[in-house]
Amino acid sequence: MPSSHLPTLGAFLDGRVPAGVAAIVEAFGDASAALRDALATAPLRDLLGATGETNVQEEATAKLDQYANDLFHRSLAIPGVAQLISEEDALPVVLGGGDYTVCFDPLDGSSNIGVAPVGSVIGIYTGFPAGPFDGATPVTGRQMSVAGFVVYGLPTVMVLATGGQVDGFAFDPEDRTWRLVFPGIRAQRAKYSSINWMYRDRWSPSVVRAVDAASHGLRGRYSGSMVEDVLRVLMSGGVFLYPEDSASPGGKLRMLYEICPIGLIMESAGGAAIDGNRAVLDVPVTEPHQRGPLVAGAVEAVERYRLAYSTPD
Ligand code: FDP
Repeated sequence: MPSSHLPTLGAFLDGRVPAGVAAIVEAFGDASAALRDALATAPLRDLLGATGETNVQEEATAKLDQYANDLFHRSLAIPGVAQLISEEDALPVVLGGGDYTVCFDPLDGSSNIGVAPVGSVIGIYTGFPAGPFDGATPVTGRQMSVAGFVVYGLPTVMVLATGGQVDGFAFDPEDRTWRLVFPGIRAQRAKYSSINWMYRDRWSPSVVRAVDAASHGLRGRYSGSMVEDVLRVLMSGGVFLYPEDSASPGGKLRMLYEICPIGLIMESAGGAAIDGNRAVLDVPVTEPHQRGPLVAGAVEAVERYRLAYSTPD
């Protein structure tokens, strides 16, 4: 059965967000569609393996990290975009005098390349000071108008937070369009706990207590690809956790293009996202690649975490 009866991404965005934002989301959709093709044929086109270089985060750069970063830069450099902040770039790239700062992780879950689904994340911000973001004036995730992510699975799914609601789109390779298939996604009751349990020895007593409280009675699922785990939390219910630990005392995930977009998506879906105490969307960000802890999902599980985390030892 053809998908033509389902609203396209363009039709969905029309009138719901400003035209400039719609153009950025559509550009993100186009780049994601092209990345999907590259991922599907990567072993055939010599796109697996590492480049031999390391990125600003001191992580080995996979060929697909670089490929994806180039793709998103080419696609997102459009009128209205003032600067691009990518996980893969040391510094923000200033484009012009537009209203929007677009932060993105072109390929999330790099350890899964070639073996399991990976994804891409985007946050579209307004109100950044002019020039490359240097943190002199802190920003927060509340400045995002739209946040989204794509999971390159079967199907390839895009989740978007726009105007206080969350919707899911699937990519139709037949006519190369994104179509609305999951309208009005709500963060459901907690079912799964997604956390890397192998790090238990690295957690402080308050994190151990809080993780156990949040996860009590839930089933475990962890892929090593944040967006895949967050998609499961949204579609089936649960909580995703990446707390601070002794290896990453300030947390591992990055604020502008990982934590905040997931924060806006969770809050818009009726869930919650905190760093332990605070909503992640209220945390001041002063560096392009600032890190933080993240606990995101069903309110009941996130609140259990917050309570146990703040209980004195
Ligand atoms: P990756 O480093 O492979 O890109 O963004 C960071 C991230 O993946 C998340 O997607 C994922 O949830 C997490 O790190 C996995 O980290 P661990 O291997 O430390 O569990």
